[in-house]
Amino acid sequence: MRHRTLFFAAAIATAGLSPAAAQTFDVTSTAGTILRASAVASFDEPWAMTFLPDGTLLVTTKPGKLFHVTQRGDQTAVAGMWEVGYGGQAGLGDVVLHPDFAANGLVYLSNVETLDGGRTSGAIVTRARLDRSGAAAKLTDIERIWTQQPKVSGQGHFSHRIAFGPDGMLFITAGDRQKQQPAQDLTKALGKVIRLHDDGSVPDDNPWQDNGDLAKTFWSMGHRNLLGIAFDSAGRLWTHEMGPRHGDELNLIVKGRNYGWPIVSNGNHYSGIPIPDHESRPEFAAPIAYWVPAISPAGFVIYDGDMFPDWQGDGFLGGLSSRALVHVDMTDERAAEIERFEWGQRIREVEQGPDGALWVLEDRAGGRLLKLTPKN
Ligand SMILES: [Ca+2]
Ligand SMILES: [Ca+2]
Repeated sequence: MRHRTLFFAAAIATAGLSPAAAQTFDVTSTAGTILRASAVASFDEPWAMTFLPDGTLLVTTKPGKLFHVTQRGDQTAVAGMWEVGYGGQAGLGDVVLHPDFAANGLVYLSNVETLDGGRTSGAIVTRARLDRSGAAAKLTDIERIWTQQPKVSGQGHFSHRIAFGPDGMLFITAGDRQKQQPAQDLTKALGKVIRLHDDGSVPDDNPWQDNGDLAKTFWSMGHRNLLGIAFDSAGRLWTHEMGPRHGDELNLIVKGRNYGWPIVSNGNHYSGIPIPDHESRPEFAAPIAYWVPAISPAGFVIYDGDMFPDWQGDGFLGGLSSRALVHVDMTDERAAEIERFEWGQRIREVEQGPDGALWVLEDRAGGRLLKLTPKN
């Protein structure tokens, strides 16, 4: 047990966490709901997390590390990670499990890769096997299964969030890379939701079959920067995306629909130049909910746990500029914010733990992994 104790001590040192009480605090929502927040660990720019079947977690950090973390905060770096393009919004991104992870051990990771001496970049998705047979976990059978095309300049709007659908298909959000117009271009995987088989091969029932090979990977188009993707219990796909100057959106994603960016938005350009609202162009799918002013959503879970039974079916969005965890009532195909929890930190990621607790990652160097439970 000495080994384990050392890891725990190291984790606490890394976290800068003092003994329990100081790292537990209450947070009261705008509607008066009180949650108890417990800091479990901290990381250098944490970005995403997912729970393994045994209740431990995988946590990514934007600079490019993958950690295996226990619920009490022990953390060990997973070996086998590759170099990632890092800077601006670029870095290591999402981590999700294959639907049959318990049998096959497959994990999916997204990251930015940089080419041409840093002049161009784009997102990629890699599949690997998580091998926990040794003292520390490692990745094996590493295989790239998706590359965002084309690579373009800049360090923003990669999106690269990942989710598996109830049909076992792999969905990837591909941001507009701050180039805007390519979101309407079926020859570029920018501003799209991508749908693939679990090995990266292209299904033959995607909606755009007559616009070239790249378009055959698309499920929906007209998106901006989608940092949240989740399926509800009825199997509907939801994403959120950041608007430009305000107008963040929560969208119900339907096969083959166009969500309007940059032709319509309920926000405006940063320059102040107005963009026509969604209602002016009904041919584009309008958001189910939108935010003016912006919340800058990042991370998304649709809750189905037992710890908060009243919240089953509801959405929880992390907020960057809003420094909030945003609680959205979702009923059938409607959605509306009902409260937000704020403690002064940008929220990058939200997950539901195996016991139904909500877990969040703060967005900063030293960002904390927090477990949120009912006050009593
Ligand atoms: Ca996650
Ligand atoms: Ca839109």
